[in-house]
Amino acid sequence: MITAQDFVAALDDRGYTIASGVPCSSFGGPIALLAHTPERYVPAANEGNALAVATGVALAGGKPYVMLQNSGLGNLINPLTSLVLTYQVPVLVFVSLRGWPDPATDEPQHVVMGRTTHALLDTLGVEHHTLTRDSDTDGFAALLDKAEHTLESGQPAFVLVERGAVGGTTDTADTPGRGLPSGEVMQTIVDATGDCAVVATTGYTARELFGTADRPNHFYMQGSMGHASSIALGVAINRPDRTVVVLDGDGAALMHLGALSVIGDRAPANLVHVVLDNGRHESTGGQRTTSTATDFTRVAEANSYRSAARVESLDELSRALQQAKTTPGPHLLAVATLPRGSAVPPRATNALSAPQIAARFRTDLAG
Ligand SMILES: Cc1ncc(C[n+]2csc(CCOP(=O)(O)OP(=O)(O)O)c2C)c(N)n1
Repeated sequence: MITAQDFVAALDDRGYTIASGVPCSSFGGPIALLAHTPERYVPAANEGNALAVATGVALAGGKPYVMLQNSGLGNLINPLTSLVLTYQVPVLVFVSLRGWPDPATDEPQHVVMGRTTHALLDTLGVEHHTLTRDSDTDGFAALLDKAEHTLESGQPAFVLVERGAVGGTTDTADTPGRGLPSGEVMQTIVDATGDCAVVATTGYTARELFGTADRPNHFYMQGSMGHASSIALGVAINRPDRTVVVLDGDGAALMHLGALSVIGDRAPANLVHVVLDNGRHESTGGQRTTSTATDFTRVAEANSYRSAARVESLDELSRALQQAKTTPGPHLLAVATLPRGSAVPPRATNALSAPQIAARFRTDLAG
């Protein structure tokens, strides 16, 4: 393992100026260190966004690098193939390896990417090297030498990072958040949505919903970050008689913000979009999102949602949910929440398989 400090210092020494990315806990250490100099790290909405920002930096004479989890590789493949490879822009990309080397030791949503990440990059003709858990700083330097050789030829270079290959840090530039306690928010939502179909976004939100109450009308989405509201839209279209509530995160909503336009355009009367905004990617270690720059209620209004409101208390949340269920939507409720701290319940897939979650939900919707 190399330390987070060694990781950042090695890249600093080689003249890398700006990093961008979407967090994985594997890069929690480096991103936390970069947070001390915010102008040097661009927290991207999605991985393609990060690669495009890095491409712009490279075009403007800077030396960028990108950090992402392999679950986000799909988001990056379009700008990788049509931009970076086509225009021959040298960008250094670090990809953490979930579901690798043994997919069975990771969560189910990482299995396919874990076993195909190397092969996918091979198919695309992209050079890649792997930083393993037993690599030290010399090994990292040798690997960067090889990557830089590729970059000099105008090609991107990928470094695949095994879990545990880069250390974390307790040194963060984080500031305390403001909002409602997330456990109480989730209890309020559970109390109000027993008769609804509920779709919960990936990470801690789905875990917290599962931990608060496990019901067949819950779809715990693990993976497919940013797509919970689109799943909910599909459900709402097909079951107009049922209220569909989607529990989104700020990072997840920002990842595919265009989904709000699609919802506004289709305007399902039975859709309630709840954005739990803690200002962080808490599930991957609390790295900041750009949600302070975004007012979700105004975004929803601008995208033709029927109503949008910020909720400031648990009572207000309870009332707003009841009202949303009985008046035509789509509605958006933005709830500022506090980071959960350490008490996060286990994943639904510890108790149920992913196909079981889907089958139960399907049966509930058919009822
Ligand atoms: C495409 C993709 N990129 C990155 C990840 C890793 N990841 C899992 S949860 C998460 C953070 C989600 O943040 P947010 O929606 O704000 O919810 P919070 O974790 O704060 O509850 C990230 C980045 C992922 N699962 N998928």
